[in-house]
Amino acid sequence: MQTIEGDFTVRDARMAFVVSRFNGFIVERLLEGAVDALGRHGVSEDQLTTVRVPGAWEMPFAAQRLARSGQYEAVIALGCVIRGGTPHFDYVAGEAAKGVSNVGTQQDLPVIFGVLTTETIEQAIERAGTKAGNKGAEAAMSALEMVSLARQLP
Ligand code: INI
Repeated sequence: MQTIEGDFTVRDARMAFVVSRFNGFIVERLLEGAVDALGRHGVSEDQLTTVRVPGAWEMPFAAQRLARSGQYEAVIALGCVIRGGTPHFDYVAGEAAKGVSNVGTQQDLPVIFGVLTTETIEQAIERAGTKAGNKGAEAAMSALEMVSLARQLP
C-alpha cells in the first residue's frame, strides 16, 4: 500500500498570513506563536508575508488575492471570533470559515483556518499561548505539513 503524507521539513516554503485586527490582543499572540513555530522548523521571517484585515469577515478576500498571486505555497488565516453576546458571531464565524475554505479548494492551495471561535474571552486567551497551547502555532504546523503534502500529491 502506498501512503502519501506530509512532514515538517519544508524549510524553503514561502507562506502568507491573513491576520485580523479585531480582537487583536488575542490574534497577535497567535501570529507570534505561528512565526515562532515556523522559525523553529527552519522557516525564516523573510519567507513570510503578513496581511492585516479589519476582521474575520474580510479574511476570505485577502486570502483569495494571496492564493491567486502564485507567490505562496500556503496561506494561514489567523483570527478570533468571540460570541460574547454579539448576534454577529454566527454570521462572521460562519462566513469566515466557509470563505477561507472555498479559497483553498478553488485556488488549489493549502489554506489553513487558524481562527478561534469561542464563547468567551477567557477561552480565547487559553488558546492563544496559555493553558490550551497556541492555536497559531498549531496552524503553522498544519501549513508546513500541507505544503509538504502538496509537493508530493499527484
Ligand atoms: N470580527 C472578528 O474578527 N471577530 C469578532 O468577534 C467580530 N465580532 O464579534 O463582531 C468581528 N466582527 C467584525 C467583522 O469581522 C467585520 O470586520 C465587520 O463586520 C466589517 O465588515
